[in-house]
Amino acid sequence: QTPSLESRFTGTLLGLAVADGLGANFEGHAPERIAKRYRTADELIDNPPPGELWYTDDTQMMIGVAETLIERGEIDEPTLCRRFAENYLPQRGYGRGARVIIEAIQLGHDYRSLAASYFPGGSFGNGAAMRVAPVGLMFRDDPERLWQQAGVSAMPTHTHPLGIEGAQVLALAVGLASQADTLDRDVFLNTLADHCVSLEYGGPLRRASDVHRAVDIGQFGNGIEANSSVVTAIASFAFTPDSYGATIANAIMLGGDTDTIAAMAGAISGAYLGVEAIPRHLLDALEDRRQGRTYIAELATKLYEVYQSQCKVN
Ligand code: F2R
Ligand code: MG
Ligand code: MG
Ligand code: MG
Repeated sequence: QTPSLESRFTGTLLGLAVADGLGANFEGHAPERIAKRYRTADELIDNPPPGELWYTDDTQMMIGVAETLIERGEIDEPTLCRRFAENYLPQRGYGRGARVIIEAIQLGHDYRSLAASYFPGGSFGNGAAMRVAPVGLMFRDDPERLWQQAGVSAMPTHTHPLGIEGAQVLALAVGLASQADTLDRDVFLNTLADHCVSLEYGGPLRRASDVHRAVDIGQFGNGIEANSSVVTAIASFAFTPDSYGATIANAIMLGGDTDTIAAMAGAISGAYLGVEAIPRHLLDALEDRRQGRTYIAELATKLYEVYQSQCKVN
C-alpha cells in the first residue's frame, strides 16, 4: 500500500534520526568488528544495542534545515546559519570544519572566509548531504529548484564542488523516492546519474545497478567525505527498497561513517516507504527530550503543511 505523503515526510525525518542514532553506536568501527557482534542485518535490527538511540550532528543539522524551510519557505542563508548556531551542541560529534564554522557564526565572525579556506578548496565532507533531506521533500516537484536549493543549503559549511554536489544528489534521491509508488532501481539510479555534473557521482551511481550482494555496496566507500558515502547510502536504499531495516542495517554493517551513511539511506527509505516502515521498537528508542522524536515528528508535519500551501500557490 502506498503511504500518504504526510507519512513520507515524517518517514524521511524520523527515518534519518533513527538511523543516525542506531549507526552512532558503530561510528568508526571496522566492518569485521560489527560482523563479530551481528551476523546478519536482521540481527542488528532485532537486537540493537540496549538503551536510548541518541542522535548526532546529522539529525541536529537536519533539524536546522527543516526549521529554516518552515520559517522561510526556502533556504535563506542567514536563517539557516542562525538555526545551526542556536541548535549547536558540540557533544553531538560535529566534523572538525563544521565545528569551527558554527562557532564563528555564533561569534558573528566571517564564517564565509573560513568555509572557503579551512580545507583547501572548501569542505567535501558529507555534512551538507547528511542534513539536506528536508530540501528534497520541499522541492520534490521541481528538480531544478531542488538542485539549486540543496546547493544553497550546503554553502555555509561546504563550498567544495564535491561537498555541494553530494548534497544535491542526496536531496534529489529523497525527492524521487517520495514520488515513487514502485521503485524501478535502474530508472532511479540513472535519473540521479543524469543530473550529476561530476563523474565522481555519476559513474558509481550507474554501477550501483549491478550490486547483487549487500557487501558489494561497500565498493562505494564508507568514509566521512561526500564522494565516499553519498552513493553508498543511495546504493543501500536501491538494493533493498522495500525494507527500511535492511537498508539501514546493510549501511551500518559496512563500518566507517555508520551514523551518516545510515542516516542518508534511512531518509531516502523513509521518503519511499513512509513512517510506518520504521520498526516500532527503534522509533520508541529514539531520544525524546527537547528536540527529540516528538519535536521531529511535529517538524515533519509543519514542513508538509508549508509544502502543501506552496503547492496551492503555484
Ligand atoms: N565528526 C564526526 N565523526 C568523527 C568523530 C565522532 C566521534 N564519535 C566523536 O564523538 O569524537 N562525525 C560527523 O562529521 C561528519 C560530517 O562532517 P562535516 O560536517 O562534513 O565536517 P567537515 O569537517 O567539513 O568535513 C569532514 C572531514 O572530511 C575531511 N575533508 C573535508 N574536506 C576536505 C578537504 N578539502 N581536504 C581534505 N579533507 C577534507 C576532513 O577530514 C574533515 O574533517 C559526519 O560523519 C558526522 O557524523
Ligand atoms: Mg501510511
Ligand atoms: Mg554524526
Ligand atoms: Mg558520521
